[in-house]
Amino acid sequence: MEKNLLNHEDSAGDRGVVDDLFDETYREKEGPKPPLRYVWRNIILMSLLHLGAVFGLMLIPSAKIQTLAWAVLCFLLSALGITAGSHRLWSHRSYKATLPLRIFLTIANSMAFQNDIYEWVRDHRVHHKFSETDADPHNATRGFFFSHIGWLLVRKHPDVIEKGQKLDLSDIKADKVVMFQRRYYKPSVVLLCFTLPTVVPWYFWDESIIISFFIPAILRYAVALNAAWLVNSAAHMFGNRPYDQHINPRENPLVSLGALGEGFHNYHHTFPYDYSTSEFGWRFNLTTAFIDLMCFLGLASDRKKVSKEVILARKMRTGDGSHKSG
Ligand code: ST9
Ligand code: ZN
Ligand code: ZN
Repeated sequence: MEKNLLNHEDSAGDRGVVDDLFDETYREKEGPKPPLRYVWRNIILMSLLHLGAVFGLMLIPSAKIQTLAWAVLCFLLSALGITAGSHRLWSHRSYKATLPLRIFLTIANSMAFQNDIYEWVRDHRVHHKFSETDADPHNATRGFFFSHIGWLLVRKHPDVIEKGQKLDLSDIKADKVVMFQRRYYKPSVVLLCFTLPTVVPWYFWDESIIISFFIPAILRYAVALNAAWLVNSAAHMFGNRPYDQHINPRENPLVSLGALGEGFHNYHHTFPYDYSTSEFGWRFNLTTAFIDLMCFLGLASDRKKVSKEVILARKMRTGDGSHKSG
């Protein structure tokens, strides 16, 4: 059953231990900002990945239809490993998952190659707690490029590390599946993000090895990364703010479409514990449909949901009024 516990806004107790609510006491340090320190290895690898993705795009007309369907399947699986896995389950604990589902989501997560779950959760909780400040790994006030990809190409601001070290990650450290993934992360990525997507079309329907590598592995990986990064860049800049006009994150349906429901970002930063990251159920939100299916199958439970009354009260109190027109 869905848990409709959250009938009042001050419900930290109901939410359990997750360290993901905005910390208003933090102040950025005064004085000049530390200089940018480029990480050339990442700059080169990300450039090569995107060149490879363009090559993959050019190969699409020569690919077999099964290969394209497989690439879409790999995209959906890896995306769910992020959205239903490292985001809604592990970062925000917005529902509970049984061991088989956690194993499945961990496999899907390695296929997505967006850092291991432990690191992803640490960066994401610090992002929520210190949004748009020096302690936010992808601080959107530093511009579209920085919050999209630039933050992965330079050393982190010292405040990210300082504040991140103070987070409570005991729930993550206690999850044996997550810690197993962290231990074997590199081989799991080689196998699941690059080898498996390549071998399947080549082995099962005689696709050329070049197409098998550049479409389901490289192009699919680059598209999924950009879809996730758009949540940090576009959904922190473009869109309405019906729930809280005082924060940067926005409602961006286009981003939701590409990121399986993760573009309702004004809602999400206002109510980070809601398993659906939106008040609109399955609309543009394949991840919510997936979690609901898992609950139906008995593999997940305890979905946390904010009540309609609390949402409306919050809209009236801090929203930008845009909900009335939509
Ligand atoms: C990728 C991630 O793409 C994408 C995340 C997207 C997030 C989206 C969120 C939006 C909401 C959800 C939407 C999902 C939508 C999905 C849709 C899918 C279709 N706290 O990191 P290092 C410490 S990854 C505490 O090297 P540098 C710690 O001691 C892409 N401590 O820092 C650490 O050691 P360890 C593939 C922290 O040197 C040590 O510092 N991956 C924290 O500044 C060193 O850490 C890559 O490209 C913290 N937060 O380097 C790799 N952080 O870890 C990219 C660090 O051992 N990363 N510490 O404990 C790197 O190469 C480096 O991190 C760096 C910074 C160069 C960026
Ligand atoms: Zn955000
Ligand atoms: Zn979040």
